Amino acid sequence: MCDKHCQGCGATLQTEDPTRFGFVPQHLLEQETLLCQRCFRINHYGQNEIGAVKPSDALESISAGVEWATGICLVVDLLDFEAGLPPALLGLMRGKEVVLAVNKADLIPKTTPLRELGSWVKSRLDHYGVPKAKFVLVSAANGYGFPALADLLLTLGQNVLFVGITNVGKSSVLQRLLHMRIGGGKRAKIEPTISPYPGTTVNVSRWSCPGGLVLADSPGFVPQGRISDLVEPELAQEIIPHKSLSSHLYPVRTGDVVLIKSLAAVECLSTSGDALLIGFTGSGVKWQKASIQQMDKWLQRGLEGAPVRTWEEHVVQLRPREDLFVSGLGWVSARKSQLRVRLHIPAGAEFTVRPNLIGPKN
Ligand SMILES: Nc1nc2c(ncn2[C@@H]2O[C@H](COP(=O)(O)OP(=O)(O)OP(=O)(O)O)[C@@H](O)[C@H]2O)c(=O)[nH]1
Ligand SMILES: [Mg+2]
Repeated sequence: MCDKHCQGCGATLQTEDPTRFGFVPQHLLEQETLLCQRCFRINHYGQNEIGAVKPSDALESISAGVEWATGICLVVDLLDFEAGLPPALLGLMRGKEVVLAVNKADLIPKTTPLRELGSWVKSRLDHYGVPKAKFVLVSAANGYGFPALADLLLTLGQNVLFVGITNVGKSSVLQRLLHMRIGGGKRAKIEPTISPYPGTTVNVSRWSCPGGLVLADSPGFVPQGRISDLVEPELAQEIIPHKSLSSHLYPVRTGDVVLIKSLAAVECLSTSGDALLIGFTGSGVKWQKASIQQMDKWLQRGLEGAPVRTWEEHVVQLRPREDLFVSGLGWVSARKSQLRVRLHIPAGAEFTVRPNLIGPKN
């Protein structure tokens, strides 16, 4: 162990064990800015052999980072919004000035103008008890909203920490800011490490910017009940939307089932007329309309690739233009008529009913 840190993921550097975080070969240790072997392999080969940081270690680093910070940029994934505001994480930040960066706005279909989503985000923040939070919709992928985000961050004092649950794009948001005037523009080759696997950033990693401003990355907080955390990393890769969101439209009547293969089922118990369900998930997720018999067989086969082998059932009332959102998976949105549905999800997965995110609002 030494007192140097990997600039990409924040891990303390060490030269003894390549299977642990922060490994660098001895002969590289004298360089001024260093990247650990894991970050090097993530960047060059897309491989993350060591896996994710432990949730308890991540929590310890976040707490220390929050203490250091004069202000916090809470990064939330717009497509997994409700998972991004766990009370335990919000509690950690109490008393600090917070700005929300609602990221991955590029994944919203063009038919839903982003300017319409401001009031949706506001109403969700009211619902979750953070009514006064300043927020901005952004996309680290295409730069949308970044000038406004940079202006807001300048109100947070000199030490700004990026916080959020795993995989929401904290390191990506920071990386883009470092290339802007606020971050000092073009810099040396080493950047915050980004990967599609949750749990990439290991410890707080600080970046000095013009005017004494320090922007710092932090490891992701691991929330409860996100389906993408309950399955193997390969399946999680297919579930998490990367480049686009896929949608599936199903006319449904009583007795119809919509299957989200291996992951969830929505069984229509009754409708008040001709109803439509529109499903939204990452494009790697397979959807299918089915009968109750098919669903029963499928539920008995269990969850491929999932450590959880048991299902839970919940009866839910959905009004037109409401989404039934399943954390870490996606949502079905009701149209035309009211529905009573039975939702089958892996035990431990969380769900909620909310006003629709995509499409015309009430
Ligand atoms: N489509 C899209 N993908 C994004 C965006 N921002 C980040 N991503 C992707 O989301 C994944 C996670 O990004 P990271 O920046 O590593 O996320 P993080 O929050 O730092 O993750 P941890 O360090 O694991 O907590 C990567 O595959 C990114 O390319 C965005 O604005 N749009
Ligand atoms: Mg990160």
